[in-house]
Amino acid sequence: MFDKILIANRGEIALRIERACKELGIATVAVHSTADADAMHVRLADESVCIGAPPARDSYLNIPAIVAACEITGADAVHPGYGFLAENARFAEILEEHDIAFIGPSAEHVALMGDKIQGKETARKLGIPVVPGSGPVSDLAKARRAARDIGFPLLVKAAAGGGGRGMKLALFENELEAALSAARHEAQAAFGDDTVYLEKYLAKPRHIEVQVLADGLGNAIHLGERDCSLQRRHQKLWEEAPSPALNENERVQICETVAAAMRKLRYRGLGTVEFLYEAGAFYFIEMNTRLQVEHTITEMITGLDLVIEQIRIAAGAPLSLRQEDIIFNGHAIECRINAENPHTFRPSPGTITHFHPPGGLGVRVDSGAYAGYTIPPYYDSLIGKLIVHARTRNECLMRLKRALGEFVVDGIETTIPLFTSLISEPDIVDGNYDIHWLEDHLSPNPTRLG
Ligand code: MV4
Repeated sequence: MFDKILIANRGEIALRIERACKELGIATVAVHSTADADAMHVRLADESVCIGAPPARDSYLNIPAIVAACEITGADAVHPGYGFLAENARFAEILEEHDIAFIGPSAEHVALMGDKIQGKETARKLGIPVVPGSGPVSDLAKARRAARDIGFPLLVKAAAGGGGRGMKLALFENELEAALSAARHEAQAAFGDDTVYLEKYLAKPRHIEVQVLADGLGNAIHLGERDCSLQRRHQKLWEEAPSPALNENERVQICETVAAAMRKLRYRGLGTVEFLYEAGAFYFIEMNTRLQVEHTITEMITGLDLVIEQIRIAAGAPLSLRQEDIIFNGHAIECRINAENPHTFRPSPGTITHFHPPGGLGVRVDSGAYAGYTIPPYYDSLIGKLIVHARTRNECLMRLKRALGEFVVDGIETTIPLFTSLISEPDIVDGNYDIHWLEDHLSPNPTRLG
């Protein structure tokens, strides 16, 4: 097992990882920018190292500074959290070259799934159902030929993309040229790679993702699925597990397909396989090779600590759990508490004057916020996550309403009022929503949710 883990992240996820390390008896090193000297993740770590200026490229993305911090403190492993360097294959390689363990999959699997064309082709060969589409299309003639098989409407997507950047819709053949050119320009600007591919457009899908855990020795299990359809501009706001849209047959089938594929791939670590789900069918879109923000709802319904499992696997331990050991219990919902105006979503950095998180049975708050803390303007606006767990979805909604009512965050604006409105929407109560629901109900009708 590791003696000391450096956490190459900030905010609630750095705290989350520190908690897992503490329970395992592993010492922790926090790194921080000059803007984060007062942050809770620094206070709760055993040691801390300032690694640079506020902009992330100077600190949380500064690989030489992070490697130097490992060497100064004698850390033998790095947990990257999510975002920042979590899916940077070069970072994983560099750590390996310095004899520091990367708490994540192999650099090869990170790179494979980082390329969305290769990731999809890999998934298809492993028996996972994928969205009908093309390989790389380098020019209009190739795109036209591929489009004839796929049909319209279709999406042009960036191979280096994910999260929706560099994605363009072509409703008809006459929009293909413009979509191709726009997607390639956006991809080049955003990722320095203009490789794009085509996919049949699914109009009203849900976003359902399967959590997997594997040890690189050919053992892999699934931890069920999450429904992450409620999002705005590719920022998830509400996630729940299990998905209210699936029946037990569909759930077991897709989850077992994914686990079998991860065994064949000899995948190691925690992973999330993302699907669009429409009209009873699943379509793979991409795989994430990191711990995700919404891992907490899976923890609530399985009783497992996913960060502890990640650390054990990175230290070379085989999976200690078989699929039959995983018992799914009840329902969980996560609400992302962002420092944002709940109507416009404009960031609202500043000083928190009062902070009173809710508590009680089935309520969990993962947050680095405290009264007197000043949220810096340099990073994403997630300041905490409210996670509720109960035996049924209905009880979970009642508990969520109660917890939101207790939650006090003064001095800044937050997304809490948005969730208070959401829980009285009939479609939300009924679990009747797709990936467009939130945006459809926000902008045009400000008297209801906006
Ligand atoms: C799609 C799609 C419809 N059809 N692919 C957006 C982010 C990226 N991860 C994949 N995305 C989508 N891919 C096909 N073939 C619609 C989306 C999409 C979306 C997906 C998941 C969650 C929210 C979304 C919001 C808008 C579009």
